[in-house]
Amino acid sequence: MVRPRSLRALVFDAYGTLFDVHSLVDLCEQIWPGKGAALSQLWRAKQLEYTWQRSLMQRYEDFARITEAGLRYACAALGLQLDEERCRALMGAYLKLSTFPEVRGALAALKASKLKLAILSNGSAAMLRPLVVNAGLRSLMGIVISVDQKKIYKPAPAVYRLATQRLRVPKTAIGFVSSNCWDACGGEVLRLSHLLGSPSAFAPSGSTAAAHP
Ligand code: LAC
Repeated sequence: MVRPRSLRALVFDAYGTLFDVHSLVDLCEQIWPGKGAALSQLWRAKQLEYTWQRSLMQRYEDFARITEAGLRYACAALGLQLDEERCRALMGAYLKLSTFPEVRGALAALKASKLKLAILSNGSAAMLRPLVVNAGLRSLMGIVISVDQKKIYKPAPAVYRLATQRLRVPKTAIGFVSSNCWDACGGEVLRLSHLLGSPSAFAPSGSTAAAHP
Protein backbone atom coordinates (compact mmCIF):
# COMPACT_ATOMS: atom_id res chain seq x y z
CA MET A 1 0.00 0.00 0.00
CA VAL A 2 1.37 3.44 -0.98
CA ARG A 3 1.03 6.11 1.69
CA PRO A 4 2.03 9.75 1.96
CA ARG A 5 5.59 9.95 3.33
CA SER A 6 4.58 12.44 5.98
CA LEU A 7 1.99 10.11 7.49
CA ARG A 8 3.15 8.04 10.45
CA ALA A 9 -0.08 7.15 12.19
CA LEU A 10 -3.77 6.73 11.49
CA VAL A 11 -6.34 7.30 14.20
CA PHE A 12 -9.83 5.92 13.68
CA ASP A 13 -13.15 6.79 15.17
CA ALA A 14 -14.88 3.62 16.40
CA TYR A 15 -18.68 3.77 16.26
CA GLY A 16 -19.98 4.36 12.77
CA THR A 17 -16.49 4.27 11.20
CA LEU A 18 -15.02 0.85 12.05
CA PHE A 19 -18.06 -0.61 13.81
CA ASP A 20 -21.56 -0.53 12.42
CA VAL A 21 -23.89 0.66 15.19
CA HIS A 22 -26.81 -0.35 12.99
CA SER A 23 -25.71 -4.00 12.95
CA LEU A 24 -28.06 -4.16 15.94
CA VAL A 25 -31.10 -3.70 13.70
CA ASP A 26 -31.59 -7.48 13.38
CA LEU A 27 -31.69 -7.98 17.15
CA CYS A 28 -34.02 -4.97 17.59
CA GLU A 29 -36.19 -6.41 14.83
CA GLN A 30 -36.38 -9.80 16.57
CA ILE A 31 -37.57 -8.14 19.77
CA TRP A 32 -39.88 -5.58 18.15
CA PRO A 33 -40.77 -6.70 14.60
CA GLY A 34 -41.11 -3.82 12.17
CA LYS A 35 -39.39 -1.33 14.50
CA GLY A 36 -35.73 -2.36 14.27
CA ALA A 37 -34.47 0.32 11.87
CA ALA A 38 -36.41 3.16 13.51
CA LEU A 39 -35.20 2.14 16.96
CA SER A 40 -31.58 1.87 15.88
CA GLN A 41 -31.64 5.30 14.20
CA LEU A 42 -33.26 7.07 17.14
CA TRP A 43 -31.05 5.28 19.66
CA ARG A 44 -27.89 6.45 17.89
CA ALA A 45 -29.18 10.00 17.39
CA LYS A 46 -30.10 10.32 21.07
CA GLN A 47 -26.83 8.76 22.22
CA LEU A 48 -24.87 11.41 20.31
CA GLU A 49 -27.16 14.22 21.43
CA TYR A 50 -26.62 13.25 25.06
CA THR A 51 -22.83 13.34 24.63
CA TRP A 52 -23.01 16.90 23.30
CA GLN A 53 -25.43 17.99 26.02
CA ARG A 54 -23.27 16.46 28.76
CA SER A 55 -20.14 18.14 27.39
CA LEU A 56 -21.84 21.55 27.26
CA MET A 57 -23.20 21.14 30.77
CA GLN A 58 -19.80 19.86 31.97
CA ARG A 59 -21.59 16.92 33.54
CA TYR A 60 -19.77 13.94 32.09
CA GLU A 61 -21.25 10.49 32.34
CA ASP A 62 -19.69 7.30 31.08
CA PHE A 63 -20.56 6.33 27.48
CA ALA A 64 -22.23 3.09 28.60
CA ARG A 65 -24.68 5.07 30.73
CA ILE A 66 -25.23 7.54 27.90
CA THR A 67 -25.84 4.69 25.48
CA GLU A 68 -28.33 3.06 27.81
CA ALA A 69 -30.10 6.38 28.38
CA GLY A 70 -30.37 6.78 24.59
CA LEU A 71 -31.87 3.31 24.32
CA ARG A 72 -34.41 4.02 27.06
CA TYR A 73 -35.42 7.28 25.41
CA ALA A 74 -35.75 5.72 21.96
CA CYS A 75 -37.89 2.85 23.25
CA ALA A 76 -40.16 5.19 25.19
CA ALA A 77 -40.53 7.55 22.21
CA LEU A 78 -41.47 4.65 19.91
CA GLY A 79 -43.79 3.05 22.46
CA LEU A 80 -41.63 -0.09 22.84
CA GLN A 81 -41.54 -1.88 26.16
CA LEU A 82 -37.97 -2.24 27.40
CA ASP A 83 -37.69 -4.63 30.34
CA GLU A 84 -34.38 -5.27 32.09
CA GLU A 85 -33.72 -8.48 30.14
CA ARG A 86 -34.13 -6.74 26.79
CA CYS A 87 -32.01 -3.83 27.96
CA ARG A 88 -29.21 -6.19 29.03
CA ALA A 89 -29.39 -8.06 25.73
CA LEU A 90 -29.15 -4.88 23.65
CA MET A 91 -26.39 -3.33 25.77
CA GLY A 92 -24.51 -6.64 25.61
CA ALA A 93 -24.85 -6.64 21.83
CA TYR A 94 -23.23 -3.19 21.78
CA LEU A 95 -20.00 -4.93 22.79
CA LYS A 96 -20.23 -7.21 19.76
CA LEU A 97 -21.05 -4.81 16.95
CA SER A 98 -20.06 -5.94 13.46
CA THR A 99 -17.31 -4.14 11.64
CA PHE A 100 -18.00 -2.79 8.16
CA PRO A 101 -16.98 -5.44 5.60
CA GLU A 102 -13.84 -3.66 4.33
CA VAL A 103 -12.42 -2.85 7.77
CA ARG A 104 -10.32 -5.93 8.49
CA GLY A 105 -8.60 -6.02 5.09
CA ALA A 106 -7.96 -2.29 5.10
CA LEU A 107 -6.48 -2.29 8.60
CA ALA A 108 -4.27 -5.28 7.77
CA ALA A 109 -2.92 -3.50 4.67
CA LEU A 110 -2.33 -0.28 6.60
CA LYS A 111 -0.55 -2.11 9.39
CA ALA A 112 1.65 -3.87 6.84
CA SER A 113 2.66 -0.45 5.52
CA LYS A 114 4.11 0.27 8.99
CA LEU A 115 1.63 2.91 10.04
CA LYS A 116 0.77 3.14 13.73
CA LEU A 117 -2.95 2.44 14.06
CA ALA A 118 -5.16 3.59 16.91
CA ILE A 119 -8.77 4.13 17.89
CA LEU A 120 -9.90 7.41 19.46
CA SER A 121 -13.47 7.03 20.66
CA ASN A 122 -16.20 8.31 22.92
CA GLY A 123 -16.53 4.74 24.17
CA SER A 124 -15.17 3.91 27.62
CA ALA A 125 -12.30 1.43 27.89
CA ALA A 126 -14.76 -1.11 29.30
CA MET A 127 -16.82 -0.85 26.10
CA LEU A 128 -13.99 -0.59 23.58
CA ARG A 129 -11.84 -3.45 24.85
CA PRO A 130 -14.43 -6.21 24.28
CA LEU A 131 -15.57 -4.56 21.06
CA VAL A 132 -12.09 -4.76 19.55
CA VAL A 133 -11.48 -8.29 20.86
CA ASN A 134 -14.89 -9.62 19.73
CA ALA A 135 -14.30 -8.21 16.24
CA GLY A 136 -10.90 -9.97 16.08
CA LEU A 137 -9.04 -6.66 15.64
CA ARG A 138 -6.79 -6.93 18.71
CA SER A 139 -3.65 -7.73 16.73
CA LEU A 140 -4.30 -4.95 14.21
CA MET A 141 -5.38 -2.19 16.53
CA GLY A 142 -2.89 -2.04 19.40
CA ILE A 143 -3.73 1.41 20.74
CA VAL A 144 -7.21 2.24 21.97
CA ILE A 145 -7.76 5.73 23.37
CA SER A 146 -10.96 6.67 25.20
CA VAL A 147 -12.24 10.19 25.85
CA ASP A 148 -12.98 8.91 29.37
CA GLN A 149 -9.53 10.13 30.43
CA LYS A 150 -10.66 13.70 29.75
CA LYS A 151 -14.25 13.34 30.94
CA ILE A 152 -15.56 15.22 27.94
CA TYR A 153 -16.85 14.01 24.57
CA LYS A 154 -15.94 14.67 20.97
CA PRO A 155 -15.70 17.13 19.34
CA ALA A 156 -14.04 18.90 22.33
CA PRO A 157 -10.48 19.83 21.22
CA ALA A 158 -8.89 18.31 24.34
CA VAL A 159 -10.04 14.88 23.21
CA TYR A 160 -8.16 15.00 19.90
CA ARG A 161 -4.98 16.10 21.70
CA LEU A 162 -5.05 12.74 23.44
CA ALA A 163 -4.04 11.18 20.12
CA THR A 164 -0.85 13.20 19.75
CA GLN A 165 0.03 12.67 23.41
CA ARG A 166 -0.49 8.93 23.37
CA LEU A 167 1.04 8.19 19.97
CA ARG A 168 4.02 10.52 20.44
CA VAL A 169 3.73 11.52 16.80
CA PRO A 170 3.50 15.16 15.61
CA LYS A 171 -0.06 16.12 14.79
CA THR A 172 0.85 16.85 11.16
CA ALA A 173 1.88 13.20 10.76
CA ILE A 174 -1.42 11.81 12.03
CA GLY A 175 -4.35 11.05 9.77
CA PHE A 176 -7.73 11.06 11.46
CA VAL A 177 -10.42 8.86 9.95
CA SER A 178 -14.06 9.30 10.83
CA SER A 179 -17.29 8.77 8.95
CA ASN A 180 -19.00 11.07 11.46
CA CYS A 181 -18.54 14.40 9.71
CA TRP A 182 -18.77 16.50 12.89
CA ASP A 183 -16.03 14.29 14.35
CA ALA A 184 -13.77 14.79 11.34
CA CYS A 185 -14.35 18.53 11.73
CA GLY A 186 -13.34 18.25 15.40
CA GLY A 187 -10.08 16.60 14.34
CA GLU A 188 -9.39 19.54 12.06
CA VAL A 189 -9.23 21.85 15.05
CA LEU A 190 -5.86 20.29 15.80
CA ARG A 191 -4.87 20.13 12.16
CA LEU A 192 -4.88 16.35 12.25
CA SER A 193 -4.96 15.44 8.58
CA HIS A 194 -8.56 14.93 7.69
CA LEU A 195 -8.88 11.91 5.46
CA LEU A 196 -12.48 10.92 5.39
CA GLY A 197 -15.85 12.29 6.28
CA SER A 198 -19.29 11.16 5.23
CA PRO A 199 -21.93 13.50 3.80
CA SER A 200 -23.58 14.27 7.07
CA ALA A 201 -26.19 16.69 8.27
CA PHE A 202 -23.95 17.37 11.28
CA ALA A 203 -21.16 19.22 9.45
CA PRO A 204 -20.64 22.68 10.94
CA SER A 205 -20.72 25.46 8.35
CA GLY A 206 -17.37 26.70 7.09
CA SER A 207 -15.49 23.47 7.75
CA THR A 208 -13.46 21.86 4.97
CA ALA A 209 -14.96 18.51 5.97
CA ALA A 210 -18.36 19.93 5.09
CA ALA A 211 -17.06 21.18 1.77
CA HIS A 212 -15.37 17.90 0.87
CA PRO A 213 -17.50 15.10 2.25
C1 LAC B 1 -16.99 7.44 18.67
C2 LAC B 1 -18.31 7.96 18.20
C3 LAC B 1 -18.27 9.38 17.88
O1 LAC B 1 -16.65 6.27 18.47
O2 LAC B 1 -18.76 7.31 17.11
O3 LAC B 1 -16.27 8.24 19.26
